[in-house]
Amino acid sequence: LADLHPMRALFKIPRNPPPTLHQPEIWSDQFNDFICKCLIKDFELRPNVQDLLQHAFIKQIAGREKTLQKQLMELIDLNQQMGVIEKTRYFALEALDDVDDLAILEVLDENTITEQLQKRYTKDHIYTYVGDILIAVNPFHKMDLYTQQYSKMYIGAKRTANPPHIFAVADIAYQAMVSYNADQCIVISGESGAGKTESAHLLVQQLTVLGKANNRTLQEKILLVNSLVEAFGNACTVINDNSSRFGKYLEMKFTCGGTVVGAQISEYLLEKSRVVHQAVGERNFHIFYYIYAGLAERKKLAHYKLSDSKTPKYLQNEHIKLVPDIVGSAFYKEQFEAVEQCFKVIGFTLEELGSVYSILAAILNAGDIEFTSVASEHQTDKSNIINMAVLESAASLLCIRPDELQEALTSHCVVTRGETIVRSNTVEKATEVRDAMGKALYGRLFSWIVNRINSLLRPDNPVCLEDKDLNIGILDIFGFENFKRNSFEQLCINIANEQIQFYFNQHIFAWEQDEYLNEDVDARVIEYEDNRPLLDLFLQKPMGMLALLDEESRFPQATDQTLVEKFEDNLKSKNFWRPKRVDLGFGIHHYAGKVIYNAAGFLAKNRDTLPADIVLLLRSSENDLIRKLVTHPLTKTGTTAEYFVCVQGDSGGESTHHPRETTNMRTQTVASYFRYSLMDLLSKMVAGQPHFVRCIKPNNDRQAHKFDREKVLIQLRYTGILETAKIRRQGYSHRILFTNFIKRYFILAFRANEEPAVNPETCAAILEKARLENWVLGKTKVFLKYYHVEHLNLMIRRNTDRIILVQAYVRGWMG
Ligand code: AD9
Ligand code: MG
Repeated sequence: LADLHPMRALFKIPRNPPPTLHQPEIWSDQFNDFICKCLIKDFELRPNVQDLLQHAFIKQIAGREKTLQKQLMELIDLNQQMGVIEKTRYFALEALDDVDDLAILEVLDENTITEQLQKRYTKDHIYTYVGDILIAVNPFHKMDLYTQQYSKMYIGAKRTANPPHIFAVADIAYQAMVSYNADQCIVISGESGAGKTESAHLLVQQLTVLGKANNRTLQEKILLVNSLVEAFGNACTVINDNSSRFGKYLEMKFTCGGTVVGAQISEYLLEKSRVVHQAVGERNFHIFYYIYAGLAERKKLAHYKLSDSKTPKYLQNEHIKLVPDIVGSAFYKEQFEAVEQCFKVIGFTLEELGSVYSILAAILNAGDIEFTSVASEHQTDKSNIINMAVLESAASLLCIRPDELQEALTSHCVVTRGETIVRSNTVEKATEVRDAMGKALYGRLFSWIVNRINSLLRPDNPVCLEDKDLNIGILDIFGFENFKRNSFEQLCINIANEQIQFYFNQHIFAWEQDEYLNEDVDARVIEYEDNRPLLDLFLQKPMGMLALLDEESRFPQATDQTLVEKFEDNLKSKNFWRPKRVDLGFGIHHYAGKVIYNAAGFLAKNRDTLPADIVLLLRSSENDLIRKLVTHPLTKTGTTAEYFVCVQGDSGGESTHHPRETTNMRTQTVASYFRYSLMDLLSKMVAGQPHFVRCIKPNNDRQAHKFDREKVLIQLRYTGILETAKIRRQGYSHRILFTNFIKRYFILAFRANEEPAVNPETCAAILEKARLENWVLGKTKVFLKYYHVEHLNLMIRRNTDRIILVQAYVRGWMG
């Protein structure tokens, strides 16, 4: 008994148990009786529950302490299903020192929640629920939690049967998809380095197990998709060694029966500027280092015109010396082999691979082209190329003529009064064009890879009877960013996060309350931070920030200075201000905190022009892939041309068309494409039932076992977890239309051949028959807590099992 100290506190077992308890032969009876009294006294349990409790309790003291918590949880769950007050669960969990589900805490303030998370974190319990939302605190060390054994444990299990886990989220989404024939969407959020990408991988891993792909190759391919796109889209930053520099929405496709049949990936806002420039302490995209090391290993550097002694400018960095850092890195070589393997397994051809390497090498070579200023008769600031050999290398890799590349870099055509005039480029301008080419080639190569993956992983045939497949989408989008210097990229990233937060708020708070009101169900109104004014500030037309930016980008004379002034004149919001003493600076008070942006380069970044001369030149390439990259507008496969307003009201959600199909590629700004992508993403998300995973970063030093309370508290605040906990506790996470409810569960209270009327009375009959309490009937829907649904599903499963058994029996009997 001394080992059972948490139980002692819970059931008020005295420190020195009655002497008879030490005698094993009479142990069980005595103990039984004793516990029984304790239980009755403390919890006023019903007699039938007592029996069950006693029985299970006796069984478990024979077991090891390790299983204690799990079994107790089951008992408690049993209680709940039997309608015993939630208090039991609360006390029991308190007694066990930490809480699996914050939504059941009696006291719900910031301190309690942080304390609970910390307590759990110190025991390496990194996952915690808030109702049906999962909080994942980054452990910053390898955990033993993702083995096959764990994977199995979470398949089809009741949520309360196991500790919280990312696999449980995969299972819940999967079961919901199969049960209700409905698309699902898992939204992972959190700041940079909080663990979103890792979580996304784990979800895919578990979903492929659940989807039991018929052919192993498909399963393997899907598992490799993430690794492949991350080699191209991730990079080492000061915050995270494997930071995602693009947003990713991976949809796994299933048949109605739940077999995985394909996948599709959408990418958002790749940070192309990283190709040509990286901040102090950061690196270029992983793939550049991988191919450098890999090609060196294969003695193929020369073939791709790469030097083994001189670092390409685009990879130069205070910490990197090409030899031996990159070429000598065993890690990079391994990664190269792994990436090549991914390409091959997914189905890229060798020819395509060769082209990909050539384009990457061409980008690095082109980055080394240098210019010098020469005086000419008419113009004083002409530019010349210093290192023709490098230019020739780049041209040969791009399969274009070197003299034409030289011309496209150092001059440009202007059409004045119907006449085409060739003008020289200054050194500055030529450098700009060179970098624009590198960024454009990389960005389009990345989109092409994503599109190619999509066509290789698209399900072959209509997979469902209704001619449609089912989806589980996983959103892993860059977290909120606030650096010392914040530019256009941070603005876009933070707007995306603002929109996702709005969706979360809508889902958790507003929709919840609206539904209660519509259904005449009583719910206390809960205050929450509505970030709608911020979305208006960014996305409204014609006076929102992005619209103003686009307008200014159309004026050739505009400068970043006139842009900020335009913002200041037109944006009337308390969330926008101009800080004094910061040139080109403006501040935004985001839902997640205040950020000062620097508008330098905003217009150029937004216009993102690739000069027409370069486009025409690349279209003349003898390499099919290169031509393809600049010829066809890259439409996202699988996106719908029409979509609907995805947020309530008009904020940011204007219905729009597919801009890439109708807009000239060169005139479409980054802001307008971004806005389109965001709407496209949301239209996909709102079509499915959402599940949320909130990643939390416990410290800034990437250290294991270090929990910085202040840091966690801030994240809890801005992710709305506190309010979530409150509403989850009071609220009903499941609302099912009477018709659907009756269709699914009538068998629990009626005969199979009966057709009960669709009305509240029938629903009540089913719920009473299942001996559930605390549910509510609205005007058209049944309002249930998550454990009600679990219980109902369990009963259905038992029923089905029985039917299957009887059928098998009858078949056997009939021979
Ligand atoms: V960013 O916004 O893309 O910069 P993420 O994606 O939120 O960021 P990521 O998943 O890359 O963060 O996690 C950062 C690092 O934390 C990983 O490289 C791991 O070293 C570490 N991590 C995260 N989750 C886990 C985990 N479940 N187990 C072990 C983890 N380590
Ligand atoms: Mg990431």
